[in-house]
Amino acid sequence: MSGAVRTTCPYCGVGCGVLAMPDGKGGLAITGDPDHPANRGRLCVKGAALGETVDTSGRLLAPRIGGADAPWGQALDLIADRFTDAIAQYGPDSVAMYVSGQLLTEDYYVANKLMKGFVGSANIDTNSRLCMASSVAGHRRAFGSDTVPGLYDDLEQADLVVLTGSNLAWCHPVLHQRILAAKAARPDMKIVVIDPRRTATCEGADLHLDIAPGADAHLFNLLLCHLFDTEQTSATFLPHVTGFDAALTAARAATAQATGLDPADLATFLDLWAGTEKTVTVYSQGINQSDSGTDKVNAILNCHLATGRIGRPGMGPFSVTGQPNAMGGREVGGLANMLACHLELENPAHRRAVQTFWNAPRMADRPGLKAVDMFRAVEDGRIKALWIIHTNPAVTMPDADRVARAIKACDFVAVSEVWPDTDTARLADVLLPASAWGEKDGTVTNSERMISRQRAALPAPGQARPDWWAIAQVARRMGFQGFDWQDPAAIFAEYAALSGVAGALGSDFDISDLAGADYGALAPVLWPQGPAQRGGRFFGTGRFHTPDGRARMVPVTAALPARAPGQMLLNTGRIRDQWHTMTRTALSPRLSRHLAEPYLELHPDDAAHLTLAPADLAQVDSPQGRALLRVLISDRVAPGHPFAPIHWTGQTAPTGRIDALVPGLSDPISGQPASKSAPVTVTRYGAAWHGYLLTTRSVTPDCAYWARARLRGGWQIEMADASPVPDWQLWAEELLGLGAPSMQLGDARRGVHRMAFHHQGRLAAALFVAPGPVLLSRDHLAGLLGGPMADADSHPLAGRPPADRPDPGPVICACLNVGRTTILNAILQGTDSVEALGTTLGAGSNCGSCRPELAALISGHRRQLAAE
Ligand SMILES: Nc1nc2c(c(=O)[nH]1)N[C@H]1C(S)=C(S)[C@@H](COP(=O)(O)OP(=O)(O)OC[C@H]3O[C@@H](n4cnc5c(=O)[nH]c(N)nc54)[C@H](O)[C@@H]3O)O[C@H]1N2
Ligand SMILES: Nc1nc2c(c(=O)[nH]1)N[C@H]1C(S)=C(S)[C@@H](COP(=O)(O)OP(=O)(O)OC[C@H]3O[C@@H](n4cnc5c(=O)[nH]c(N)nc54)[C@H](O)[C@@H]3O)O[C@H]1N2
Ligand code: SF4
Ligand SMILES: [Mo]
Repeated sequence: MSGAVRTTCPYCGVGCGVLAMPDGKGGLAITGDPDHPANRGRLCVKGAALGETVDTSGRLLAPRIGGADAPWGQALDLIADRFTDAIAQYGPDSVAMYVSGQLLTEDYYVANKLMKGFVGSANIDTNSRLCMASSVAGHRRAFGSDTVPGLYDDLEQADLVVLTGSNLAWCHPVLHQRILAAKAARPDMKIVVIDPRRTATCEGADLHLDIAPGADAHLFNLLLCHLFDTEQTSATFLPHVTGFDAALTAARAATAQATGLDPADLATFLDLWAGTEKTVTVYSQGINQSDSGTDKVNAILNCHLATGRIGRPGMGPFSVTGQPNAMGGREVGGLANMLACHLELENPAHRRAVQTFWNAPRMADRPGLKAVDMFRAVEDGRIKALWIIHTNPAVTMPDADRVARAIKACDFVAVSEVWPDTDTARLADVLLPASAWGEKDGTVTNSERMISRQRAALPAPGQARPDWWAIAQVARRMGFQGFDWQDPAAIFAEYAALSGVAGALGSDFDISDLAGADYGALAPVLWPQGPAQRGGRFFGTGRFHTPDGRARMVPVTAALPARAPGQMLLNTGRIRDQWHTMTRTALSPRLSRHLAEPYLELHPDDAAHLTLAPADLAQVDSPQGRALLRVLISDRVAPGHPFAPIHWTGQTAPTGRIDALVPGLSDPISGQPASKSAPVTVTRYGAAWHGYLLTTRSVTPDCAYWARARLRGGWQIEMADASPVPDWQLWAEELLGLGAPSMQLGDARRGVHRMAFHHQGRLAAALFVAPGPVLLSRDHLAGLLGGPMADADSHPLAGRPPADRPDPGPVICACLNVGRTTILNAILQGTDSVEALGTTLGAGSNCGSCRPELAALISGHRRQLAAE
């Protein structure tokens, strides 16, 4: 695309290159960048739909103080004053910043410099604490630094790829596609998925180990014993490692029983791992988000160190980062216990070097508060002034209701956001309008340490300004020198120069040869940058960043999550087409079609025991809070271990906020919360009625349960409540403001009501109420919204298409809008491969994100045939 801006996707840590072509009307046409090494032109469905998320209507366009628009100068002065006052009165540790792995490196650098060098407190933590902290801590224990040894190429060159605690097919789709393509080219390559759930990632895997929740350290400890017992440890590498004996002794306590695995599957896995030199173990939140996450990371690293399978082509442990700049944040020292450029906060020589470089008046000399503790300090008044940037903690922190209350009660809270009404923004005293992706410039680092540029392709709307600018302005207004950059290029140059100082102190993060680079033209670049290492891996030679240069194996006592009798362990995570709190992805009707409502995926045995039927509402309670969730019954989850996605908020489904249920329990070493195993009880929610509303205007119903999703031309809202509504017409008229319904059907005695509302001859709303879950063809109805007055053929109140037009069913392929029923019909008629579905229906032929689900439908059909 000539004229397209070369930039990077703002979602996951794969870091795909994107070509963004402005359409001249404020929109962007998006394609994958064929020249970016991470994706070579591929994009997943979220990346492909980026153009649908850049609309600026509803954006925060000006600073707000106490809810009223205010000039930038006034808002910045207020933040500077409140921070300065708190520091003067209560000391530097009375202020805090809570930032994000979605910040650009330049934003991160400025925030870190302000807090750690000038405020003199390390009370700056990031949502990466909820995400990567256990990996960081595990790396530092084993390697002496937080260094990811491998490259994406290793995943393609491996003979065995083990994915544990990672739903790569949905969360790092392009990387998953790269692995599947490598396997297609080299069918001997093996893929093993370790996950208590049978996820989309299991499609295409050779083996799925449905491990008991939290039992990974048992599994990898058993592996370590097996490696020793079968003499598969590396005699040449072990001299570069300390702690083998202690690690092995601790590992002996692990039991096969704790893993819950079929003994034959377990044996297959142990033999496969032991016997395959080129093995990569990929891990993510199923490992990190645990109260023993750091130990789990080290249990994995121990096995790679014992076999010397690290830092060489096709092998190594691989922690995949979640957010687009999670890795950049680690490099820049965004966590409360790190300094910039892989330097250590607690090392006086490191502190001195950075202080000199920054010409900083007051260096923090001890770690600051980690996220969970930071919000506890907000709660009990130790933090007097808090600045939250590019994250939505009122939704995503564990014990979220408590965190929201703490933010609300804090003396002073500033929030930098792109929307005025996120759950966190609503609690702010000052709101600062940030430029969004597509409007700002900077760099991000992906999971394999590749630094790429994000470039602006659109003007920022209203008075929105980049986050770095706002932070630097506040720093200047607090009277600090060294914050007068004119653009992100200048910040990057300073940062690169600092990394040279770090390099001289022995840090592996030295990108100083980029200090003079042409920032505008900067092509994606892997570090390390040394001539011998350019684009290289780490640790293959057996040199580590510990004082004696040797890696450390760590003795790991394998633990299991606790639960009381009658409790279930709630597993939480992501869905394919939404990003976190959905503030961007929910703008795209295409992305809202895949899974439009919060849900609880529950095993059939649990459902039977709780008398829950499909599409009922479940009430989920924990000591922290409550949620109401639609029940999805499936044997993809294990009994006692339901799953719920994390994406819904006060704006989209107030009772679907999953972190309201999660305890603020975290790993003692990394401080990372245990977000994958919340002890909960599940009961049936006794709804008196269920409703489904289609509307061209976004409305908020007054009922116990509602969930709102965008459609083309409007919204759909699922609803329910335990108290009956005496007069449905009145209820609907008050909610919609459209006057009397133009059509009505129903049977009040049976509790069934259907109403359509037209405005200027077009269908403006339709309401369906029933005593149980509303059964309708939702995709068909969605297509009628905004359409002309019904003819006999498409009467909206029929709720389903006429007999001659088959219902496509819920959308599986969001790009080409192909529904489940259409796909199943094609499979029934003999289409028996994902490729063939692509040829006949188009399904899966664009971004490929749905291909694992297509494969699951085909294999499900095969299983059914075999059973008949
Ligand atoms: N579509 C989409 N993609 C995303 C994101 C998004 O919001 N949406 N967010 C990005 C971010 S920030 C992150 S951190 C990554 C997260 O990427 P992932 O970590 O892959 O995603 P999750 O869904 O959080 O959890 C991964 C898996 O861990 C499993 N699991 C739970 N408990 C255990 C256990 O005890 N052992 C094992 N082995 N597995 C367990 C869960 O069943 C789940 O399938 O995704 C990134 N990509
Ligand atoms: N139970 C449970 N909880 C979890 C997890 C889990 O698996 N289970 N996962 C955890 C993980 S790994 C993560 S990473 C977190 C993610 O959680 P969050 O980071 O809290 O979620 P986001 O929705 O990504 O929040 C980003 C916010 O920044 C705003 N924003 C967008 N662009 C800009 C910009 O350019 N500048 C500014 N200033 N703001 C912007 C968005 O509108 C949005 O409100 O959730 C964590 N919470
Ligand atoms: S895999 Fe998808 S979400 Fe992740 S960077 Fe690539 S396009 Fe973006
Ligand atoms: Mo994350």
